[in-house]
Amino acid sequence: MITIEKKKICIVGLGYIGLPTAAMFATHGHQIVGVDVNENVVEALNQGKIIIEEPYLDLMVQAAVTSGNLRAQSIPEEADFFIISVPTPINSDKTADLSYVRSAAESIVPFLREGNAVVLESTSPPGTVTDVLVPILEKSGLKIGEQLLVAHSPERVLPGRILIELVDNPRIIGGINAKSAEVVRDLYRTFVKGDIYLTDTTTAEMCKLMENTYRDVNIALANELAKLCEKFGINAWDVIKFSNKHPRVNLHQPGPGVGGHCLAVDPWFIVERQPELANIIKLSRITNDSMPHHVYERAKSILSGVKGVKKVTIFGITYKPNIDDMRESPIIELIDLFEKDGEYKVTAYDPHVSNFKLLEKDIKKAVEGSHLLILGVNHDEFAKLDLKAICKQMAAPNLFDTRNFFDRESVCEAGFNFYLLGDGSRGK
Ligand code: SAJ
Repeated sequence: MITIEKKKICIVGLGYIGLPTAAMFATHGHQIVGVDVNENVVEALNQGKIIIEEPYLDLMVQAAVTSGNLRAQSIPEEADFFIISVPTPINSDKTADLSYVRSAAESIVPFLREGNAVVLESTSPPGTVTDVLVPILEKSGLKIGEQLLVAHSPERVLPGRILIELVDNPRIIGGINAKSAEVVRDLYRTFVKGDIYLTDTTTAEMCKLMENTYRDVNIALANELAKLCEKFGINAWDVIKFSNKHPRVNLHQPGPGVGGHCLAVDPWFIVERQPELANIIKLSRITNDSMPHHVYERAKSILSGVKGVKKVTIFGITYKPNIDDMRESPIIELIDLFEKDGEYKVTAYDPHVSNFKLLEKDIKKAVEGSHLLILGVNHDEFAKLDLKAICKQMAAPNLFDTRNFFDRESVCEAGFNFYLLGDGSRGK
């Protein structure tokens, strides 16, 4: 049997990343003190409960708390390791708001002792560890890299699969020096089964940002292709399907825009630091941000013949399929565009969402008298829709698919006029 050396870890920030990480370390034998400014989070955790949604996290937290290895409080205390996993939201000028990182770092300074290590998990602009974190930690009087080790260990997990991906994904750990990287790697090794690669802190920061930027840029290319194909009178989805038969091509999927708190945010952290150089990255963000407006313009032209107020029904309003997360959802922006216009009445239907101002729980009522049904997000549930019955409820039989989810033939058979994002062929 392998025995692990039990460490005391203080984890500051018990959100989507900090809490699963805390539970993971605790169930692997370490002693964890979770710290959060939100009293509800602290109170819930001490009762073995959680206030976020993630498969199996509740069970793991309950087990960790019951074992005595996990407890929460509102201020840090002395420990061997300190992990900072607080949000790094985006400001309205598209720069990173590092105020949570700063205050978390300040809050641990009084508790730092020789031999400790501090790990930043939060996604941050390149240079944050060296230029923002280290100067704060120096206030402890400890010599950075010798008496106090510092590293960046960015999370890379996909919401909905956090507990699996925390364990299985490869990890990149950037140290302020080699010793910092190695000591922090040994800690994460307790539960990480994926490979762990060591580097410097700024490289690790840039890796995390580039992973999401890579995806964002590729989606922008697909979205530009969709707009081009609409003009060329061809179908972008066919172009993607056939082009991807090439062994070295992987065109992504166009859509109504890019949502979530990662792809729509992280590329800006690079642009912020080098606005003159990060041209492709910036243009991709702008391209993806233009998609809700593009969908709105197409909807307007589909409905140009309808007089008076037009009812638009939107199926799926989350930022991606089969989740309840609406953060940065492009569909919410699309809804805002319709609402500002004044000529449209919007109703939303989404089996994953329970709280939204325009939500209609009854599918029949949602489509009743509607002039256009827009598929915003391709939740699995929508594969089983009775399209014929839906079509009968509508005032005008228009269906606009922004995800290439429906089969044109069955939609037309059900009585709809079918419109597809990226398709200018009009069914040819
Ligand atoms: N999307 C498209 N076309 C595509 C793929 C996605 O329009 O071809 C859209 C989706 O509809 C969605 C958005 O992109 O609105 C983002 O979805 P996603 O599944 O690509 O990513 P996230 O934001 O849920 O999670 C990402 C992941 N990063 C990568 O896959 C590179 C995850 O591993 C990261 O941990 C996470 O960001 C994060 O926290 O950074």
